[in-house]
Amino acid sequence: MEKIIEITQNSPKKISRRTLLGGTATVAVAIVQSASGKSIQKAIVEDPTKQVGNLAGEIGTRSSFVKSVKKPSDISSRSPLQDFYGMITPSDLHFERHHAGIPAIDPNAHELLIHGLVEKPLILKVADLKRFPSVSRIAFIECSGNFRTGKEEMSPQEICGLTSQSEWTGVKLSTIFREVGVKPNATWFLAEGGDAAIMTRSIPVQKGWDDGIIAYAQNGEAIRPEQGFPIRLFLPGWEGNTSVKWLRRLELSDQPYMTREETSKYTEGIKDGKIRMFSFDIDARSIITFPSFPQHIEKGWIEIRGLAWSGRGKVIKVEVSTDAGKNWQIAQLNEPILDKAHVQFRHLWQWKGEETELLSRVTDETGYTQPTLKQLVEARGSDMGGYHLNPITAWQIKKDGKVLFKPESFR
Ligand SMILES: Nc1nc2c(c(=O)[nH]1)N[C@H]1C(S)=C(S)[C@@H](COP(=O)(O)O)O[C@H]1N2
Ligand SMILES: [Mo]
Repeated sequence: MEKIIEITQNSPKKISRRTLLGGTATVAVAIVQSASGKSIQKAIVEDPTKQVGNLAGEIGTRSSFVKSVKKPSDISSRSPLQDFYGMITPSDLHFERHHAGIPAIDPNAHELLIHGLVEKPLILKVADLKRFPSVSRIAFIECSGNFRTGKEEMSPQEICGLTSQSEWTGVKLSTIFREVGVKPNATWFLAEGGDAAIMTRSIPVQKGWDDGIIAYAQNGEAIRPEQGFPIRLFLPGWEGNTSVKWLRRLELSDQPYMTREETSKYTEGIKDGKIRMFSFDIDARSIITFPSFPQHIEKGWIEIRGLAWSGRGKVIKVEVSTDAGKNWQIAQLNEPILDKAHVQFRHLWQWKGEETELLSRVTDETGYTQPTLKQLVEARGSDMGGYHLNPITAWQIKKDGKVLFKPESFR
């Protein structure tokens, strides 16, 4: 129980920034004594039924009570997976990874050149692309470098926040391939971005015929600058760096181009000193997002929730263990279960206050099951580097309801 010990009416000087976050409806501050005897400040929100609220605006805003943010470093920022509901990542919380910053591009001036082994080389403006039949698809993008470990105080955002899901709209690459007349001997194409990195990757032509998209929209609006405005390549299920943003050139060829991003980078060690290249597919992965650090739980029934995905197709099964991996139960999957998409899973669990560990593991339609970090090291060797790591994530539940990551080292 809390006891109000003092109320300060309309006294803006005493209202801290924190209490002001309640917005204009904050009219007073109360000093409250909590059960533990501690004095805390609380905003009192005026009865919202007694005054007309803010008028309709030009653009929606997030409630000032909601604090979800990306965590930027110099080169990337991460999606707060632990804050999400459902399967779509809000566009402004989509993770970002830029090799040389976000270019400012005038969509009216931007051009896409398609040339090389084609019958009819073409330059397409963004408006030209929008005249072709459109397609929309919900799928994730995940960076191949999406794994961090090292300490117990790590959230899903810090461990693997380089994955996000949107509805992408654009034109199928196969439509454009038909338009330019891709020659039968074309087996690869180069995708080039118009940023300061001039990021380039070689892609097998077959992926273009299968399900590649040149996207100009994300979640119903124009693609955001951070995601590649005005157009990006989108290759469902493949490592994020192949989805070249700010796309300006496609060149068809009969061999890969061996660019910097596929030789010195984005390759990974396998056993016997060998290196693997062109490892495009994103391996199946799952993570429990509730409960997770920095959340706390209370005794009673808890719906364990999380996300599972595979770059090779559909998720067919997610299993959850509430006893540190001794026993596994099948989790419920929330519809829709889409191909190469984040899927929500949930599992009801009664916590009686014991110390334990919570784990999840996914199986996809190819029959592949998410491995432990130990299994990954066994399969690929300890020189495997930091790409394509998708280990089972364990959360430690402490007696007081604290939730901590269980970090494991792999080097
Ligand atoms: N032109 C260009 N495309 C790019 C990049 C870049 O730096 N430049 N980064 C790549 C990487 S490494 C990833 S993981 C994804 C990230 O996409 P996002 O920033 O929309 O989440 O874009 C890829 N496409
Ligand atoms: Mo990436």
